[in-house]
Amino acid sequence: MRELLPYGLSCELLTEPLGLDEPAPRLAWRLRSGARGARQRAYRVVVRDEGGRVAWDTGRVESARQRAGYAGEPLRPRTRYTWSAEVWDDAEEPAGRAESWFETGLMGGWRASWIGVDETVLPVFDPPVDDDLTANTRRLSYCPHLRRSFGLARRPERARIYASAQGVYRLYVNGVAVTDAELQPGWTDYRHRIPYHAHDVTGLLREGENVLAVVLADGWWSGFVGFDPRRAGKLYGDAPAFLAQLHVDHDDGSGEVIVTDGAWRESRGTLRYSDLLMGEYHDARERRDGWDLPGFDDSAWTPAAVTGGDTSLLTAARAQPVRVLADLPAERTWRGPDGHLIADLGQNMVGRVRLTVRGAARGTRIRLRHAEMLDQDGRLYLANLRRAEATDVYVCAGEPEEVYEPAFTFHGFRYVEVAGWDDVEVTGRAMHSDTPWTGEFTCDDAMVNRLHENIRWGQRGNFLSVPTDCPQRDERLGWLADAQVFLPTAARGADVAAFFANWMEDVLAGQDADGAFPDVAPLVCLTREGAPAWGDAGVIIPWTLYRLYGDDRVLRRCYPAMTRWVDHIRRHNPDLIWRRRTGRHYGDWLQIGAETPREVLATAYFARSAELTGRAARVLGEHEDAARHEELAAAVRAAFAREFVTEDGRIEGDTQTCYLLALEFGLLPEHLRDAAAAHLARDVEKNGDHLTTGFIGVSLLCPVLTRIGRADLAYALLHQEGFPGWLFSVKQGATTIWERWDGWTPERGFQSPNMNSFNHYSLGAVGEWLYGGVAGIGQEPDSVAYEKLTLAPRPGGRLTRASAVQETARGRVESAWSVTGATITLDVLIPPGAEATVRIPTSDPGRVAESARPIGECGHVTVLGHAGQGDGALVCAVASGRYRFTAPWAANEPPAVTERTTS
Ligand code: RAM
Repeated sequence: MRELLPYGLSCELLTEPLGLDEPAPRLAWRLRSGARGARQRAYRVVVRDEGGRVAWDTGRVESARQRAGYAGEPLRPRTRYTWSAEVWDDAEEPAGRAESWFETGLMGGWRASWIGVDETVLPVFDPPVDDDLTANTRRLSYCPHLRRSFGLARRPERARIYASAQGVYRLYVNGVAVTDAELQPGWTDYRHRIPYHAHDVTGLLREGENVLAVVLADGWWSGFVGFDPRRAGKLYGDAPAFLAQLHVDHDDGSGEVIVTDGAWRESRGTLRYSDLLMGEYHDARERRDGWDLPGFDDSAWTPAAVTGGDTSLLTAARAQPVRVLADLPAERTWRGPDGHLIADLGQNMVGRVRLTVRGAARGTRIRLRHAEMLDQDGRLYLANLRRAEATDVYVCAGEPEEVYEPAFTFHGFRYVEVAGWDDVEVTGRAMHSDTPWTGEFTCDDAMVNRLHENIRWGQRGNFLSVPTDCPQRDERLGWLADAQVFLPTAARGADVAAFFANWMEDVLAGQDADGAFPDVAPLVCLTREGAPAWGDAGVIIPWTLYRLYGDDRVLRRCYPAMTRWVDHIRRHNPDLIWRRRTGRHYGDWLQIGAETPREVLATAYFARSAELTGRAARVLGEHEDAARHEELAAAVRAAFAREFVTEDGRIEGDTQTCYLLALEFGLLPEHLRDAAAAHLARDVEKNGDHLTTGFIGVSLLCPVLTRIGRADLAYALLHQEGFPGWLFSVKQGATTIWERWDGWTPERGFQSPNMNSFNHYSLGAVGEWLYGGVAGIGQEPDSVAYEKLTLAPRPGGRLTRASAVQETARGRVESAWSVTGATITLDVLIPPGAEATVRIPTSDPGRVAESARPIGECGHVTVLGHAGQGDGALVCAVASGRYRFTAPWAANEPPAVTERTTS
């Protein structure tokens, strides 16, 4: 059947975004087809406004591109546009069409003011006399409850509320939450921009009295952030504030606007304080039923204070919000050594608890504490949380059954201790940025599958508004190196384009006047210039996003900053060895049993950043700049070789990471590459198939070993259950990736509590190789957005089958292989328009078949040649579609299937 269907339509990297301020949004679509060889020859995009008038029509464009940047009539604010993507293949008639919509936001039309509490007349916060209030929590703001009642003559045809906070908010219309998003507006560098969200509240308004109600808390704005012992107030502001503008439109064209202003009323409520790190205190006795509904008497409330009128920093949100995305009922509950209940959720997760309380008397105080691990006595292990108290307190109203869920905090935990009442039920509510899942990997080794799951949970837990290093202690910062080493893995499993494009704005905002990117973004706590491999993320991430998603908008946006970063390094290091201005130089952070020289690592990254900036310049048509950076990159490579590489291909330091960086970044003269590769392999073998890498080397290990023809060693590292290695933690029962290889060992117990997170994604960067190496989904070096796909599955280790699925920007890719007896079967799916080079592993290229016919008879496959000998591969060019290849396979016969341990 001939068909070619656009699907997965996106606008500004999001699905049907509500409230865009971008004047020229990017529109994109994926393609699928049931037919082999399908490809898009032409497309047409039509955008219409609400009245059905055409705002933009590209006409038929002869192109295989699957995206278009809006270039029609100027978009109007607060308008719903529908758009369609129509595509053609070889035939005259269009082959398929799909529709979607986007809606513009206020585009600057603000009339609202910031409102909150006048601190000079702040109601006295009378801390209850109890032990739950610590020195930290005593310093927190109380959480204002704000309300505004207004009348409507009739139900509106359409209503939108545009809202933001300096802090975090929950907004209700007539008692109903306007969104299921959490911790809005999320974290950005508030000194540069404050996101606002649009909410469709049409169905929530009624004729007569209506009420807008808000609960507000410090969040990242004025609460504790990072390891700063002061509240963030010192950075952004002292107390939270809220801002909103409700537009009510009637069918006759008339409308009304309700804004935050001095007409709002304010009071305290059940929430006494709430903080991201410390936790919150909820006193259900303070509940005033109906405060968020019409008919409530708020005469005893005070007028809200108008705290500011500056709306210049408000920008429409541009990434998916945080949501609760999984519920984890307690797997087991028991009484701990201190007599309190302990619940085990079975999974180290990030979010909060839903606590159901039965039969507790009014005033019963229940304290929830959270931990990732238990100590040897079976108590919560809290030391690694450092100053984050992660403690929630609930004071019961005294009803037969009460349900409590904290509103504005999150913790990283697997275990919950419930003190104060026993008849409770505990459910973990996992939350994270709602980046759509787009990939799956599975194989027949339970431990490797668990590793993959752990990597995913690390991503869930640490993609919370910004990419963070850890979710539990007083840190949770957007560390740049962690983000750049993990991005390729993250992008396999999920569509993180909008998430990272959004965060890059904070990275740009953190660049200093000298051109140095920061170590963390949003920039807090740390003041020095970014370290090698940390600051370089400012170059690597935009480039990686471009390669993976094919969108040059982020690259263009970041490009000037990228060049400033490279200039900054060069200016301070005229001999091209990066020794000066290295910030807090972390080296190969948390490496184990090896010491990669800092200058080697730094200079390698200098070469890399110069090279990538040069490549970006070429893409963007900045050819002079490109030449300048290419020359610089070549000169740094030469300096690297001169300074650090001996004539027998040995690199100063002689560590795995030294060789990995040099091989991956192409820093070696051609004649020394094989020798360096041999040194790398020797080091792995010498260490008994153990790795020694830290955050920086870890992502390169398996890919580089595979590329130098030592996939056997990559598999040996993958399967290594001893210490150190990925499966070591899995064997200890880990359900997330640990920060350190030795976070806990049977011999030494816990590592130093000063820095020992059990939920850090960096060391999980091996995930990329599961998709790219084991299942074999990749792209040619010069390909963008998987246009020139490579499918090179690599049987090895103790696996007899593996498969991966990936929704790329172009369409769905699948690669699955299995070895049965002396036959290997390879199932692949190639999206329309992508040309794939498929390497079919086989011991006999002459006997490869496709769907049971000799491969030579398969119309859409061209045999290109043979690679390797013995268990080599037949290399073919394959057009889009679904294929099943079978081939003789001798090498792994029969793969070792013993010792399939599950933890
Ligand atoms: C620690 C964290 C983080 C890392 C920095 C250098 O705070 O482990 O992940 O990037 O150090």
